[in-house]
Amino acid sequence: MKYIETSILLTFLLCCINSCAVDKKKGDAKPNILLILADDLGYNGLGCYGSDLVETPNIDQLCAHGMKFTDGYSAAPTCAPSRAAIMSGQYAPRTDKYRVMEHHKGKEEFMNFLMPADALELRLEKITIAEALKDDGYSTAMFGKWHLGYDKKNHPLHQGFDEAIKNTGMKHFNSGTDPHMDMPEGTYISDFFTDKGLDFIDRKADDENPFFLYMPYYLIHAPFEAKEEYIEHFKNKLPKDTPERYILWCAMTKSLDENVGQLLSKLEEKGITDNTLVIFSSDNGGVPNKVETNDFNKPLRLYKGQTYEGGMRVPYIFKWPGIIKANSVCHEPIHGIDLYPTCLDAANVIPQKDYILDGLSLMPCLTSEGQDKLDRDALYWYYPKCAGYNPKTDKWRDTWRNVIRMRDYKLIENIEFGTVELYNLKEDIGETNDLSTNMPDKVKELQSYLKRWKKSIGAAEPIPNVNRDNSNAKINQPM
Ligand SMILES: [Ca+2]
Repeated sequence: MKYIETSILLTFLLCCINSCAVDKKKGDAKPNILLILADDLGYNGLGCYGSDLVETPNIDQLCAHGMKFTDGYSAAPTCAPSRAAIMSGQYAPRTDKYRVMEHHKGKEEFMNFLMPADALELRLEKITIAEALKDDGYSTAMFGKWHLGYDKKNHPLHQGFDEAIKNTGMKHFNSGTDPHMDMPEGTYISDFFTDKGLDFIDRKADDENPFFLYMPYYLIHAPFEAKEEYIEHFKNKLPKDTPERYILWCAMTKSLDENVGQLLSKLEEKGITDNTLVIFSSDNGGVPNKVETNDFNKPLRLYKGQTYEGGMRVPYIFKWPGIIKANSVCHEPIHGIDLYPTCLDAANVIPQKDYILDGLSLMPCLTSEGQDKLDRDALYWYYPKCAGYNPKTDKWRDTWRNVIRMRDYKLIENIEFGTVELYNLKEDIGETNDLSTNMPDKVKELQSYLKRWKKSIGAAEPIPNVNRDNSNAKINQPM
């Protein structure tokens, strides 16, 4: 009898301990959140994602202490729409952020269909991830590339950040200076932003309230400016026939890695590593090298700006000691729209009523060693952008694409030419084998999902262009 009583008591105590552990995971201790976003860093741009060119010891260690996703996607294959989705938690048809600049839609005179207009900014009425966390008591800051509105009224200070430093307009640079940022001459810009981030952590680490720090670096976006010592280092280390651009990217990636290392060391120094969720990703795939290949995207097809995997599949790393198992891998397809609900879930913040979030919290994946699946049929991309038809070369550089990824399959709709492509990404990650002719039922199925999604979200349908200039005979030839 006594034994049974003891064992009941023990079981009861164990349950208490267990539930306490769960409470600690999902309960009162709100984590700090450090969101690091690289720019134009391809899927194969890190050691932990397989690159044998770069040196990324700090990011590799982040990966070793956390979880990496193999099937993580940016919300778009270019900067601004990708960032709009991260900040708003919404698909493009809700934000109307489709392109970086309106003229990027290409020359309308050659198009079969007209595209919806771009919002040019992230509208102020959107409740950003920073606003949602700030409302819950988080201290918020961002230092780096904003790209969601270029005038004063669209400054991140008006989108939920207590502190923010961004570039002037849409200028891109890695060396040099910017008169609006009080930046010492000769400073490498990522180092400048990192110093601001370190200072913010220094000031906020001991606060009662947690912080949300967003670090969107310019690295490794053009212009390809790197520190001389790193250029020399990679020139000496890599084979003589290595393209110059790869050497520059390696040198720039080394700076990115160093910056990440400094932020992680600061968390250690302040004793807040265990209560900080660190997220690392990139806003889109790598740009092409001059010969139109990119080893930083290997083994994926093409590059930034394209809806093939090379434009959109990017690294995603999450670290939160005690919650996310070290060295774990998740194969669940995820998307830029998922970061917002993930951060809110981690922080136990309920999204504002009536504000629509299109993504899902990744916490089920993050807390199950990557085993749990998300309750979602498919991921979508709506990308009305077109570099246009070029009469000089008689070629299209790009056309409007919509995309669905459902389990192993991906379907790309080419609006301009009314064609589709279908790939089985599990068997064909390089998208070399178009299955659309052989699998008409699968095409039909995915197209019906895509159609339903577009309708549900109010995505603009293509408008036939009655003013199209048909004078060039080859205009209907696909790329
Ligand atoms: Ca980018």
